[in-house]
Amino acid sequence: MFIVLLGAPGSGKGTQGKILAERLGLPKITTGDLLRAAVRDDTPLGREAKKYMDDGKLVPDAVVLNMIKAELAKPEGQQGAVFDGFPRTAPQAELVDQTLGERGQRLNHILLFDVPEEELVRRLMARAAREGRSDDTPEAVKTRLQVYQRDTAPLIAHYAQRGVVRRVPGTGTVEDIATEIQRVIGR
Ligand code: B4P
Repeated sequence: MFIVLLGAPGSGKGTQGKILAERLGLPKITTGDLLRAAVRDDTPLGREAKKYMDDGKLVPDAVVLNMIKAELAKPEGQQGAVFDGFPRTAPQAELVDQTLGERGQRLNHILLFDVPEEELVRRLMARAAREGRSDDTPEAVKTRLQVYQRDTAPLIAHYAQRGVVRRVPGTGTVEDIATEIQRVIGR
């Protein structure tokens, strides 16, 4: 089973992805974590990515597509996985569709997290106070919300045509949302 977590920054993708992957026994591929690790390790990819991430912009597809390709090729994710934080653009969606298609597989569920914007901002500001992530500043958060609407939200229509989009109310307790996700995907 292949599941994509889609939603604005702060909508709970990382939080719910971790729980869901554990409950289903599936690996979770998280592009945000991979990029943050590359930044921490000061690799060429990380140095390039950091220029965009700190401003709240997407890392360009020219930089990210190869990373995603390499992740999809790993043996542990061949029979199913939770994709957290990607696809985020049309070319990324195309890469995922093509790679799974070549293996006779497809995306089974796109979980779309519905959270009002003021709640997103509140969560990210709370995380900024707690963890000090370099892209949780008010300016970067504003950019991330705009970039989500412009580049990522159009993917909803792309997947809705295939009937795989499942809306999940993203407000409430973490456990209630996790339970609702399991209900929605029938597991
Ligand atoms: P991500 O790491 O994906 O960051 P995000 O969208 O903010 O989501 P995240 O998973 O961290 O937060 P969550 O909603 O779980 O991306 C960061 C950057 O990396 C991007 O801006 C971009 O530059 C780059 N990037 C990543 N993937 C890319 C790609 N494919 N292409 C190009 N660039 C890419 O949670 C947020 C907070 O809410 C947490 O503190 C959590 O504790 C809290 N929360 C969660 N659920 C809650 C609930 N029910 N109630 C209250 N609080 C809750």
